[in-house]
Amino acid sequence: MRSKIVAGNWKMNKDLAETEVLLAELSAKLPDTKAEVMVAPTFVNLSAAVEKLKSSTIEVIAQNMHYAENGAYTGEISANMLLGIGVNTVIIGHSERRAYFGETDGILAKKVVAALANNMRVMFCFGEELEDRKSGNHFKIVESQLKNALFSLDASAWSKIILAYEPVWAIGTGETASPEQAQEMHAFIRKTITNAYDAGIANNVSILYGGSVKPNNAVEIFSKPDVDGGLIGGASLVADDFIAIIKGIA
Ligand code: G2H
Repeated sequence: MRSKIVAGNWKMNKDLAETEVLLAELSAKLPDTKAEVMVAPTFVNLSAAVEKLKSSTIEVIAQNMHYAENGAYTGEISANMLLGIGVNTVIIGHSERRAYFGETDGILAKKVVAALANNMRVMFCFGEELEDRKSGNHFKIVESQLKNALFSLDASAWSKIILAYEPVWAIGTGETASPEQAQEMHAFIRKTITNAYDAGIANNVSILYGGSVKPNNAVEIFSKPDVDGGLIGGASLVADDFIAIIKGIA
């Protein structure tokens, strides 16, 4: 069901002690909000985060998972292992996984299928690179990323999907897509899903924007009709900034 969501992707930041400090601050300062609030600490701190937030409405989610149930995949984590510690939502397809760890659309499609088979929610990330935007190919790229990883899914699977559009040129760069550029792409994404499935599915999926969202630009970006919240990197590492961004959800 479409809902407002603000999620913090901590990436490879915060050791255990720092994780506990940040979570305590977030819990204490969390405002009344209609947004679902999520945080994605590193794998090694997920259990501690779940424990720390057990009486909070903040959901702990994972940054990644492997598609296999178990086996000889040194260094990897399965859906089942996440579920076993109380993590029910996973980010799949972040641009850093694609760029630095060779995750192709084909691999991501397998991860999505595995997460859904385990009844997890998937936050699927995608977005074009700077050259794609400059050459006017951004719509085509986004359409192919969605098609390759998601459009073989049954319609019923979409209730478990959250989308996060993150233009790669805006990630960690301080460069943000303008609210108009975000709205234009989010509307295109809904149209693409309508064409592949139907308008009901397209209108029910939450589409987050990600890429240098900060307290000073969140309100304007979140005010756009097809933007349902944000996936926040750098600014989610500072409690007051993350809280200010959450407050940007109307
Ligand atoms: C994009 C975003 C969070 P940042 O990666 O996923 O990071 O807000 O630092 O650009």
